[in-house]
Amino acid sequence: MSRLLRISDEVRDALASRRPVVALETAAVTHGLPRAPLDGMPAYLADADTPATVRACFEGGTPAHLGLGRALAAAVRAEGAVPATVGLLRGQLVVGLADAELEELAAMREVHKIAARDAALVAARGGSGGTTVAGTLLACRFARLPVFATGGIGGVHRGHAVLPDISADLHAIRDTGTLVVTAGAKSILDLPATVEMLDTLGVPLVGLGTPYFPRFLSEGNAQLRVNTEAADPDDAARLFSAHRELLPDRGMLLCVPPLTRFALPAEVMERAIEDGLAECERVGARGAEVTPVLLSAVARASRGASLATNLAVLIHNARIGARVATQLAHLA
Ligand code: PSU
Ligand code: MN
Repeated sequence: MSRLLRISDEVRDALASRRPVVALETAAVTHGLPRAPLDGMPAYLADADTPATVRACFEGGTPAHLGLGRALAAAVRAEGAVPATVGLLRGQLVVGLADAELEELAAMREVHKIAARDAALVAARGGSGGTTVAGTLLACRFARLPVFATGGIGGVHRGHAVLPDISADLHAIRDTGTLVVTAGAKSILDLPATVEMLDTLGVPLVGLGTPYFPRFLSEGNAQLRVNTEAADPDDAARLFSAHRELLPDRGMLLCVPPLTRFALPAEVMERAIEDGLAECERVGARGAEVTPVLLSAVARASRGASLATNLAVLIHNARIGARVATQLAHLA
């Protein structure tokens, strides 16, 4: 075991006894959500189908970002799998943050956003941060975690022809043998360019019950298609199991559209994104700052609707990830 990497006992035991494990990111906790309690319970959380243990994470004035970190773990547990929340804590990349550790990370003000290349640089200085998709995949590679659930992956940003801002997530997905459960890529991106890039990299796109590439908070449409459709989580597990056999060191995307009744209309999203992009321009956001600035501007412009759907998507994907991981454990 490396000084820079720690796998919790719970995750280690689960892996050793072939129980299902789902990796979770923490950049959405440290850099994606408001650090204030939710203003009322969003429809998805209030829904009868949402486990009470998930809903409880946001009660009692808990700030939304910490609530989310806890809710993702609770959602995975509610499906009978073990959560492996990844984060960089005081110089160590931890796979399976305990609740108190998650709380500590969420409370930090000077906290980094950790993609794969940042992990070593920040760890060497004893720093802390939330891991992005790319950063979390680094941990998945070391711990050999087969399934990772997130909200929406990063991708090719709008305006890439002038300034090539392409998330490190894309190459990390190609280069790690982990199934990434995602609601497609964030619609703040150039989605046709993102899908083209995934195609160039040879990342298989599987749609869960949809032939379309979802647009994160909105459903997809005929303009962007996935490579194949999975009927349900069991079918997705079969596809990934075959993928792992032939392309063991490469990733696959399981694209899960937001549940129709909680999805945002694409027009509402588009207007909010225009405002968000204008804000990025105004504040001169660059590099890793772009995504957080855009996400919070979009939340403001949609008057909180995007935040509610973002939570729904993240939690729903964690539940789907757990179902796929459970089936994979049976197949193995
Ligand atoms: N999806 C969300 N909220 C987020 C992110 C994705 O719903 O905060 C984060 C993810 O961690 C993703 C990162 O990996 O944004 C992408 O950032 P960048 O574009 O700088 O690579
Ligand atoms: Mn970027």
